[in-house]
Amino acid sequence: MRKALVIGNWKMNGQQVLNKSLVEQIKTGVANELLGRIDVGVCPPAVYAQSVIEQLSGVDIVVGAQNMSEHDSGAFTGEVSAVMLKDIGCGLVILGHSERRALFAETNVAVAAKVKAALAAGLMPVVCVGETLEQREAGKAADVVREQLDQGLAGVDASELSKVVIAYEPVWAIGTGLTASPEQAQEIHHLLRKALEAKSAAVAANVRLLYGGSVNAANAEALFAQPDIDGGLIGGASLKAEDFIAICRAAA
Ligand code: G2H
Repeated sequence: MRKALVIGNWKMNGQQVLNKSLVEQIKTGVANELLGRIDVGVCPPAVYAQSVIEQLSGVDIVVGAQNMSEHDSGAFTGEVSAVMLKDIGCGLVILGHSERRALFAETNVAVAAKVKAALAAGLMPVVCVGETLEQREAGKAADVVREQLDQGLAGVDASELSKVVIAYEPVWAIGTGLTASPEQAQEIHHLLRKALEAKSAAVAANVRLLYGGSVNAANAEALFAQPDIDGGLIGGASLKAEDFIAICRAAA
């Protein structure tokens, strides 16, 4: 039985005072009632990760990053490494988000290098895949996500696979208010699980597959009810404590 996982991706939003209040509300909202039944994570901008970690001290909510370098250290101005994230207490990292791919030219090859660096440092990589509207309309959604999965996990062996989370985020549903229907999302999630079976059937059955793309308090339950959807990667709605808590409740 896979334990549901809900992760908030704050993107480049928030400041100290706002973060404190958001985290306090999430902490209270999910603490006793939900933690234990589901796993919860929040990914603030990297500069705020440490203060969020301190605020969540003793609470079983994982703090993560939204990106990282594939390198551990060195002359890479402006970058943050997996080792550093682990050092301050991060537990996960989002990799290959479509905004990284589209705005920062991140390739599947770069994603694969980051996945390996994250695993080596002991972080849980949350690897994002998803097709654009153009690709979906051309009937290429399945091929695109399968290629992103295969190439993004290149070199990751079956023993490491269980530490990886995959997030299916159709690009056309991100921040647009459009959501894949539960059936559309399930179709791709099923395909992803089948593709993972090629690496290891036993492990594939335990890998958590999250859906992301305009998940909100109203649509979460129907999405999470699908057999291969194990939770969500939540953008906009994770900035409103009430909505994020409602989404966590829908996953429990
Ligand atoms: C997809 C998602 C979070 P939103 O990017 O990763 O954002 O829920 O705002 O569509």
